[in-house]
Amino acid sequence: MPKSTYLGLCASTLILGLIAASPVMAKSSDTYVLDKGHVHLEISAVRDDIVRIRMSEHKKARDESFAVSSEVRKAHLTLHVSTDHKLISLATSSLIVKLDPKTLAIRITDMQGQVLLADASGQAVRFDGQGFHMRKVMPQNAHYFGLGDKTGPLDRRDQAFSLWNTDNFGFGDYTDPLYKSIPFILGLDNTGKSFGLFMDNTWRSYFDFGKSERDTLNIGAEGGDIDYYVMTGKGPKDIISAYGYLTGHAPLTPEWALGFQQSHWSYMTQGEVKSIADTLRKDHIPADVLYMDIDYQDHNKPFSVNTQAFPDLKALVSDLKAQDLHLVLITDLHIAHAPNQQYKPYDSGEASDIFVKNPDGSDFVGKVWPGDAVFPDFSRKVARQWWGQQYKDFAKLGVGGFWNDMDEPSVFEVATKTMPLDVVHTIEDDGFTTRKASHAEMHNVYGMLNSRATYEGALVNTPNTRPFVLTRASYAGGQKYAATWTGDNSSTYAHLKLATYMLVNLGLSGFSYVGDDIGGFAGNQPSADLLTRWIEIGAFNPIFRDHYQKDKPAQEVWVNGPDHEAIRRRYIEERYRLMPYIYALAEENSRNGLPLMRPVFLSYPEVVAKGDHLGGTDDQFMLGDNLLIAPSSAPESPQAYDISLPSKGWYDYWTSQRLDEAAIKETPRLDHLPVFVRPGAILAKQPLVQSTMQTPSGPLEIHVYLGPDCQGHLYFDDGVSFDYKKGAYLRQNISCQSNAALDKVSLDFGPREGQYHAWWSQIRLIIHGYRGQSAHITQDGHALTGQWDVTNQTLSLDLADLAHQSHLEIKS
Ligand code: MIG
Repeated sequence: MPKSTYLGLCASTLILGLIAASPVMAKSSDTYVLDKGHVHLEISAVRDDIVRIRMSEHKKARDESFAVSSEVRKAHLTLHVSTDHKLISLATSSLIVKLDPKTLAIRITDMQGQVLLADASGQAVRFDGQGFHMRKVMPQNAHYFGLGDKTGPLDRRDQAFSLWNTDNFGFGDYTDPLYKSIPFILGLDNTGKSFGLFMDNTWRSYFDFGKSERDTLNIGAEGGDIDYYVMTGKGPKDIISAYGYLTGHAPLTPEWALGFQQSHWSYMTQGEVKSIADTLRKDHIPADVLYMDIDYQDHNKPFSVNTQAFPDLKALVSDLKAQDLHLVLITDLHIAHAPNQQYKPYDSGEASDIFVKNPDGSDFVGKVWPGDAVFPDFSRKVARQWWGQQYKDFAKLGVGGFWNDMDEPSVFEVATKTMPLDVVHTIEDDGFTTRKASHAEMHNVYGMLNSRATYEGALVNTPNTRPFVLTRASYAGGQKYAATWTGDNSSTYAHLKLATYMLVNLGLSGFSYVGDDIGGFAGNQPSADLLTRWIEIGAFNPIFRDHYQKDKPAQEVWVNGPDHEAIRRRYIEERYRLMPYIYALAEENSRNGLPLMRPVFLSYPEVVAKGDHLGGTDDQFMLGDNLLIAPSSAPESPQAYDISLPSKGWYDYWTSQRLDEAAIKETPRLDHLPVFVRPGAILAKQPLVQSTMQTPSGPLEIHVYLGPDCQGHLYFDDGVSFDYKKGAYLRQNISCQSNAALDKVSLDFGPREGQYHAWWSQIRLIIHGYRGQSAHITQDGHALTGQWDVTNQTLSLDLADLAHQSHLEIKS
């Protein structure tokens, strides 16, 4: 047995004795510190399941982060230190860090000694004067996910990526880098073992998953110190929650942002925006949001309005509001360099001196949409506050949300597409030593800080309204401020398929509110079939926005004639019916960080053991734990394809049929996207509305799909304000049990929590999969009658709202 003790003076002495050449000291009782040669190493545990490893050369590194708050970064646990032959073990009660003090090689294991992440043999860490390189072992049975919106397959294995926020218009199937830098990966092997690795480094960095070196994960950055967290847990969900603990959760979205959104670069006039709204309503296409892209502005100057084309923005906002639509305005960060032209954003920004600088102290000027432009220094609190104030007028008009584009930042007419690396930013923020920082260090966080300024500004301008911000660029933790989309994709089947991989990986990287441009942004006009299929899949994505570029034929829902429009409408309508389920997922996400859109393996890690390509589920995704969406892996092909469900007994969402087999052959049909429901799911649905701003009329539907682990819950609130934080919400758990023959069911409605008033007075309970010959139903002992639909094997009952605990029984 290794001798063990808590780290303190005693442990230090012990270790000191062991490796006399390496002076050791305990900086505090809970951080293990070691200096060896030029290298300074610190190991701490921020939580039982999360260790933090920091290494730097020559000096003790600054403890600062744009992603992890100082509160969370603190070492919260005492490491249990022991020595075992030549290794030092630092343990929490969930994991052990084994350090070889001679080589500084690190191996992290679980309590059973199974390796989660280990340094590769040979030189595992190398500093090169500026940055560093690390090498870790990649077991052959492991798969890797995360890194945000990267192209390529879902599994990152055998790929290599750079993290450097880049405006990549019309990116290809493998283009890299793209708009966001999220240095977090989830590793999962075919025994179900998983770990997370978050490297908190904002410099240009890379992750190479065995591409340049077989079975070796190479990670490095051009600057900064080594600062990474490794997390463990029972399965991938635990890893994602641990990452959420580190970098924060997305705040609950306004519900309208989960509705259908229509956008275009650009609707050119007020009349055109109005006519899009009118067509949506006339054609009964449910929708919540219209966007205005850069052309509403005067000469592309942010925070200006072209009053020729948009003579009365105020009237437009209120017209749209009357149609239950929210308006989202683009507001790019590049402020026109327009001195002496009565352009207030420039004048006031210049007066407060908040733009980023050239090394000689002058404002950096780069060309973007307005021509010469200057760039707010979002790492300064004053600049963020100033930025927030720019929105005041729009906020007064009731503009619903704001769109931050180009914030990589994108700069035109230069090969690098961005600012020179020596442009000077200033960091003035809580938890930071005030200091200057080069663009090389700040580039990857610039977009996140832009969206943070927008979000925080909205909270100031409209304090009891949940902000909606959409950003293109971001960094780890950016989910706290904004939703995001995958940028300038193209109208191809390959990009329709790619969208699933990108959105799923973004969700695993903390960004739960994610979407792609439905129909494709760039390229040729999507074929009618492609747009239809894209809308079908998009209806089950978290953010659902049809958007397309300039000089492309129209791409709204109705453009390919009534037959296509009817199919598309049906899918959009289904999303609105499912809104209570989707919104409840959003609320859950605000508490646990689990994404709305998930890979199948998040709920069923065992699929990775089913051979290559994640058991064939790469192209499938789940919406929450209950719906599995299964598009073809060859979306343009008429060939039948195989769908493999996690188990027998799943339900076809559309027909309600209980499936005896887990393996299904699907013959593609244009009007059909296969969707399946977990046996044991309880889903809330509502009568059709044309906008989330409308109150549904009719009963709340509660669909029970008989099966094991049968449960669900209701969550409702006003969808727009923060009153839910003061108790104005409604929450209720529902559970059910059935026997193996599925002819005996009991259902329990828990107590209702919160003060939000239900919009329904009736509940329609629909039981799927009931196999009784007849149905004798009682509610709290009183007999009820239901309707038994033999073909669909559903039993429905209409009940007065169940605002209190209630017990139902159904038997033959
Ligand atoms: O240089 O604002 O990704 O969604 O329509 C192009 C115009 C700038 C890029 C965004 C796209 C948007 C477009 N923008």
